[in-house]
Amino acid sequence: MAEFFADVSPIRFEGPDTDSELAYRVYDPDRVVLGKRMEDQLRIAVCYWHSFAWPGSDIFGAGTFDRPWNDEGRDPIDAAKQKADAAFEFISKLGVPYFCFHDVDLSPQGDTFAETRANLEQMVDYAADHMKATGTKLLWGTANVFSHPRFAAGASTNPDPEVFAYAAAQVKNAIDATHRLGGENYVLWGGREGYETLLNTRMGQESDQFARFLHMVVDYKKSIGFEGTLLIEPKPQEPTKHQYDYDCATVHGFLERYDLVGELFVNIEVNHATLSGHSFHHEVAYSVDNGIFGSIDANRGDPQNGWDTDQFPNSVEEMSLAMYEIMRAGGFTTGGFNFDTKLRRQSMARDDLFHGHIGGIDTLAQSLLVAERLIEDGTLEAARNERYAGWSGVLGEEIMGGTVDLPALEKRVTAGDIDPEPVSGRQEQLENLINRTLWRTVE
Ligand code: XUL
Ligand code: CO
Repeated sequence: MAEFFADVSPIRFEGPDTDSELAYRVYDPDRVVLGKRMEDQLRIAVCYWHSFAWPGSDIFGAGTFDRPWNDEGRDPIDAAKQKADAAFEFISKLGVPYFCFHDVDLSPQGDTFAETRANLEQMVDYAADHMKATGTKLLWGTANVFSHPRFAAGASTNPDPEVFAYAAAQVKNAIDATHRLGGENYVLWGGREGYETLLNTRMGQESDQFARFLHMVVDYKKSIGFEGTLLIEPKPQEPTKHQYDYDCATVHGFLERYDLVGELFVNIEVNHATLSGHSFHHEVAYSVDNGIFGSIDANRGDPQNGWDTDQFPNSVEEMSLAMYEIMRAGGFTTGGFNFDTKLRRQSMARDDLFHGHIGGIDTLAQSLLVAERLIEDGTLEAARNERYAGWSGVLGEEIMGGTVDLPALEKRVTAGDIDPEPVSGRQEQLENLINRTLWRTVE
């Protein structure tokens, strides 16, 4: 099989002093951090769609990338196989353990649904052979129920139940493919599950449909013995003007409302967090604190514009704060860091894909070291513990235990037994601690 990335040798850890651009300076898979190998803490995945299916097009211009499997007139299965060959060559040279895919990334659409399904089955077998040969594992699979015109008005939230049924059929097959490839999670991103205008939309009805769909997914997962975690990926808008899975808190409320807590968790994407007006740190902290954290789509936005630019992560500060929340809670279970990242349209050399991933992976590795240092130092946790110490005292326990009511508290305040003094939140001091740790964590 001809190599697609013939000029690139497998990427190795060479340490911070290496002169090589195609080497890891920090990501050392075997280094033990917080009790686990770095590779097992970070659980890094390459995404099939941006890295291999997307041609480098934007809404104003055609594809710029050298991706011969996208050329006109190719036999679709041959092209899909060449794409898979290049993808698995890339993943194994990069030396990361996982990949993620949508059904349509892996295999071409046929003229009928039955043909599309047969194509998927054939390409899943092909991917399985590559996975075996390279030792690559599947972090998650998903279905693209947002690109085809039939989904323009939504998939499960479509006003037409036939579209719901079509999406259900497609998702069922994508879950089967994920199960067959040993996927550790299955993701649902609702790119069209929202509205363009309220003038034609029944939000309550669409919500009920979406919940019904998710219950069907949960039931199916259980019926086939798929043990992977189901994940919802929040995003506030784009492509639709408003998406129902707006952010982690909105998804959490939805799960509570429809009795789905414990069945679905969140896949948090950095650039989706910032699009929703939050920080990535906020979204991770919210989901960890509320028991819905699942996995991460690692990338970054551009603060100069307000859309989903999906750039490679390069801010150790941004990543470290989120990494701290993930690691202090014990790290990933089935989740990991999927590189839902796109090269810039001008990055058309074959090795650009390596440079993007190497920088992003070193950023994650460095952030993990910062998180380790913050956890081992313990100052941040101690400051939080001290701030909430009153809640472990008598008054705190009475309030939370429900043994006092408003009149009882009013009586004590009136008697002068309760007279709180404001306490410093120590924000600047804690910010300095973070900076000191970022500056010191170099080796
Ligand atoms: C879109 C996005 C998707 C999901 C999977 O913004 O992030 O690629 O990750 O459908
Ligand atoms: Co994503």
